Amino acid sequence: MAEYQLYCFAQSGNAYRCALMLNLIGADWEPIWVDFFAKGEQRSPEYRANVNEMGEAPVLVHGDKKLSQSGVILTYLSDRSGKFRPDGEDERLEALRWIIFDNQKLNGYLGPYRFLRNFAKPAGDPAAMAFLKGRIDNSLTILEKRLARSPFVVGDRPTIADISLTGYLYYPAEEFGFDMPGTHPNIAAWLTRMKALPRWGHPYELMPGYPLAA
Ligand SMILES: N[C@@H](CCC(=O)N[C@@H](CS)C(=O)NCC(=O)O)C(=O)O
Repeated sequence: MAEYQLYCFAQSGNAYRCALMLNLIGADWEPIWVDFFAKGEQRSPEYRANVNEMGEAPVLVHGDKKLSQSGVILTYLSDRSGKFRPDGEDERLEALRWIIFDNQKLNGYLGPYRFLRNFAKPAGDPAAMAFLKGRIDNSLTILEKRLARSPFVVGDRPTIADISLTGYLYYPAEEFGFDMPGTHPNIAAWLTRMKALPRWGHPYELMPGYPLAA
């Protein structure tokens, strides 16, 4: 058995953050597939009782520890490995600030938007989609401006804040119906820098369940 297990599925940008981190730090890890689409496994009583009371993926298992919330998992892995770890109190708080912004306002809206557009039946109500799109555009503008100041979110080197923020940004533009890197040059250059890191992998390669069974 690998040292780390990650409950995840290929379409989850929330889980991708953790899969990417595990790969980038060269951890010995294996995915445990969560059947989100056909079974809604993450909401089952068994999953809530044995894996995560919050009914969500990702969950990281490491020995006796079972951690959920990607921001917590990223923090744990960076503390343990010393990699992508923000340095000192100011950087730590700054990274946390961007991780919370990301979870709530960038990938926190991109995930539901993509789900309602691609996977939900019926698809999302147009008014709800327009609301989410407005929030996404606003958050992308904030990130775009930030990345004009420094090559990575917290400074000159990548940290867990960058890994968190890439959550949904490598999925194909067709899944969103808009091209985020195409319209945000600083974000595009940053995504290229992140992609150049050793052991970087695409979400559809790192996690099981793609393509979805018909
Ligand atoms: N803030 C959480 C979000 C986790 C999350 O929402 N995961 C989705 C999958 S992408 C999920 O499991 N949702 C459960 C559901 O909606 O039933 C994190 O970053 O880990």
